[in-house]
Amino acid sequence: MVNGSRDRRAAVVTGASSGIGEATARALAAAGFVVCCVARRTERIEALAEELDGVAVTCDVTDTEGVRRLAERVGERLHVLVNNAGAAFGIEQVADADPDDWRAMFDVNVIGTLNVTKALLPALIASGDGVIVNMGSTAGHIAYEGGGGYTAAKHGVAVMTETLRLELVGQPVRISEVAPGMVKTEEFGLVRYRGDTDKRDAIYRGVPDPLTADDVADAVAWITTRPSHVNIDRLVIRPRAQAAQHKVHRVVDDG
Ligand code: 8X3
Repeated sequence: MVNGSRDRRAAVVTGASSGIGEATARALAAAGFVVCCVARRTERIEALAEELDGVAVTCDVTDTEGVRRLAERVGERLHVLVNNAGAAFGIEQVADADPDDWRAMFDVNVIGTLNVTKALLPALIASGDGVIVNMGSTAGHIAYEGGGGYTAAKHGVAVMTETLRLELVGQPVRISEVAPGMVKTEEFGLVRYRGDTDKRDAIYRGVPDPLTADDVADAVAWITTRPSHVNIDRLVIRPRAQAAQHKVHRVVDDG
């Protein structure tokens, strides 16, 4: 059981094996939560949970049976759920898009968030002060060429977050979305560009300081540590060099 106590509140972070999820698990542990690290890669989350004095649960958020087992491990009370697991597959334009890529993106970003939220909602309500943070994206609020299935899926996450807030009004649960812009992590771009490191690196080329996973984790920790009556609906976070999706400052190297 992960059940938090009055002294040590419990948090579940999905996609905790790397990037923003891993950084969020660390930030919440530093903020005093007992953290349940959830991901498919057992070795990584077990090492992280050991370091954070937390718990590791191997789970694919798209697998309802696995999510049911996660809920069993979590137990009767949970204070924080960070639905972070997500991914982008491909940058094809709509005309060339592979429906299987779109299905996979909807599955992990939207259905995964739905599965985990449904399964853990009773424990969040039972805590008397639950917080759900859904990891959205600026891609959930704007369209861009080649964004296709990812922008559509993240729009789905944004709308699901709003819907849930409406449906749960009056219950002791807060619902937030964090929408990051350009974040430099090891894996997100690599997965999106199907292992092509040159294309992945080109996204960040010349950008003085993209956000780091820690920057986003810091925002999540801040949201979850506001007083109970304060609901941060949505927090959009970009690097200073990115004024808008298409407006990125890059330093040109003439050398
Ligand atoms: C990722 C941000 O700009 O690649 O969530 O869509 S972006």
